[in-house]
Amino acid sequence: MRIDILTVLPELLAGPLDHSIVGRARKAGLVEVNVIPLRNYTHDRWRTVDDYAYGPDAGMVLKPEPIFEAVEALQAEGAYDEVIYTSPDGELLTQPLTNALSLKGRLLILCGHYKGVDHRVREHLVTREVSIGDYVLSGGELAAAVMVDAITRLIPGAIGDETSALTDSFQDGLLAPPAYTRPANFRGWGVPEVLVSGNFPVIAQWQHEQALERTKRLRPELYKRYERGECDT
Ligand code: 6GU
Repeated sequence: MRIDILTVLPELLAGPLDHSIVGRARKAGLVEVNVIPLRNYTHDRWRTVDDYAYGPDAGMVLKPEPIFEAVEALQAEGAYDEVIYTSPDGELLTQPLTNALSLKGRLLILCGHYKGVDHRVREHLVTREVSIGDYVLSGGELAAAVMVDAITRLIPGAIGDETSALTDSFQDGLLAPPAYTRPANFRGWGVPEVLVSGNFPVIAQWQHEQALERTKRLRPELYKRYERGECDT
C-alpha cells in the first residue's frame, strides 16, 4: 500500500510517522508513506501556495494551480484509489471507514489549511472528504497522521500479534475489555480473579461481558447500534 500526503507543513508530519507501529511498518516495506511538500509545485520565487479569498471574509485560501499540478504529476506514476481532503466538513473517520481505506492500494491525502482550499480542488480533484471529529484543527496534518496510523495498523504484519488489531475497541462495534499485567497485587489493588485462572473460555466470556458493560455505560449510542446489529466493520 502507498499513501502520499500533500502538505504545506511537511515538518508537522515527521515525528508521528517515523516511530512505533507506523515507523516499523514503513521500514518493513508494508506501507510506503511519502510526505510531499506542496511548495515543490510552485514556480514563483516566493513559492506561493495561497492567496486572498474572494469576497468579504478575511483569510487565505490554498491556490488551485500547485495542487492540480502536484496531484497530476503524482497520478502520472499511478492512479489513486482515493484523493482524500482533510476537512471538518468531511465524513467522520470511523473504524468501518478505516477498514475500507486499509484495503486500497494507493491513497493521496491532501491536507487542508488556513481558511481552506479553492473549492474547484474539492469539486474536481478530491474523491472523498474526511474529518477526524467535530472540532476544528489548525490544519489537516495531524488528521492525516491519525488516518495513516489507523490504516497502517490494519495491514497484515504491521502488528506483532496478528490477531491484536481484531481485538481493538470498535473492531466488533464494542469497546475493549480492561487489560492487566503483573504484579498481581499492586498497592493492595488486585487483578480480577478470572484473569489469573488460566481458564481461557471463561476468560473470553468475562472479557465479552466487560466489553458489553463498558460500551453500554460509556458509549450508549454505540451500544444501541451494536444491539441492532448495525456495526458494519
Ligand atoms: Cl480532517 N481537518 C481540520 N482542519 N479540522 C478537523 C479535521 C480535519 N477533523 C476534525 N477537525
